[in-house]
Amino acid sequence: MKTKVGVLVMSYGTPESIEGIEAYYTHIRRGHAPSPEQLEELADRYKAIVGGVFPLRENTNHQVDSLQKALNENPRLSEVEFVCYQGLKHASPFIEDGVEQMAKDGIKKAVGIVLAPHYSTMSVESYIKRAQAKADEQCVEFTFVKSYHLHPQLIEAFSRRVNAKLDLFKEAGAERDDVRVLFSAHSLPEKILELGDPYPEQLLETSRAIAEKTGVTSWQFAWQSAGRTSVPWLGPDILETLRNLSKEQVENVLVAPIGFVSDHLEVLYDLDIEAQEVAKELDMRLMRIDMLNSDPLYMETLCDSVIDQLKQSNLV
Ligand code: FEC
Repeated sequence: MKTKVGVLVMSYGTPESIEGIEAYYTHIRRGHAPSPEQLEELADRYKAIVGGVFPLRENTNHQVDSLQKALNENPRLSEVEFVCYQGLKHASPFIEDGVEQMAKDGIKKAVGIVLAPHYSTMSVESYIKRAQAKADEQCVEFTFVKSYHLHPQLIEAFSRRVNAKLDLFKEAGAERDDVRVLFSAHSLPEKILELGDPYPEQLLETSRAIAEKTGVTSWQFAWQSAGRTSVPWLGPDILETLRNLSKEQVENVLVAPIGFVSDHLEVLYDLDIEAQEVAKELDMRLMRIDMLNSDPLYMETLCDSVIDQLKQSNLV
């Protein structure tokens, strides 16, 4: 009989409906309800995005199903039956629900992975801490993948997307070297720098690896989606970067949001609506690479990372 191993697939989470936005936002704000104005502003952003109101939910469901299939078809650990559980940071099923369900199903050993390639104390580590606390309570032995930002298949998947859009620029009359590639990721409060957080460096490593693979020489990095709080966030912000590029006479920009893996609000609103509006105002041609969603190369990345982690930790 095969040994059962649980895989906790963790992701940010999204509301289930427009009515659910308040509870979701309150959870993100650590229990502090948003003001009516803040709530309305967020609801308006969800209503404005193309591709369904909450595409992240469907995308995450699909990613989790695809990963389970890929893991069970992978010959590297054929003696194991992998069972994937979803654990969301800010929505149901929460991280703790996923761990509890594993314990109910009799799972004794598990591995956790976040659907975000780069490690930060404020992002990936916070998922891990919550999962570990629940696992200790439920007596499930856990190990965690912390990052996979340089996995060759991840770099290949992003590179193919960059090349595909550079070809579209060419069709529109702009040579590859005339296009500035702007790698981006979710900003975090600047205080992470004092803690020596590897997040900014890992993002630059991914950017460099993609630039090298695609032969792109004209690139830079910008932060996006900074929170609406009074503390300083990592910059330069992507909108300010677009304005500066326009001053440098850059007319063609390709955004590659490498800190994200799915179509969701931060991409479909912050880039496809907000950044596009700024580009239009600047008379700039702005395109974005397609998101990975359930790309088989991304599934291979996750699959390999999970199996490597299990082997390294001697859990199987
Ligand atoms: O499509 C959706 O419904 C959800 C899109 C979504 C993703 C996402 C990913 C990350 N966030 C990260 C950090 C922060 C920090 C704060 C923060 C706030 C928000 C708000 C919304 C939101 N985030 Fe998010 N994030 C998404 C959505 N995020 C909505 C609240 C309103 C706003 O500020 O826009 C500030 C609050 C706090 O201190 O927690 C910090 C990071 C990621 C990428 C890694 C990951 O996926 O975990 C980092 C997707």
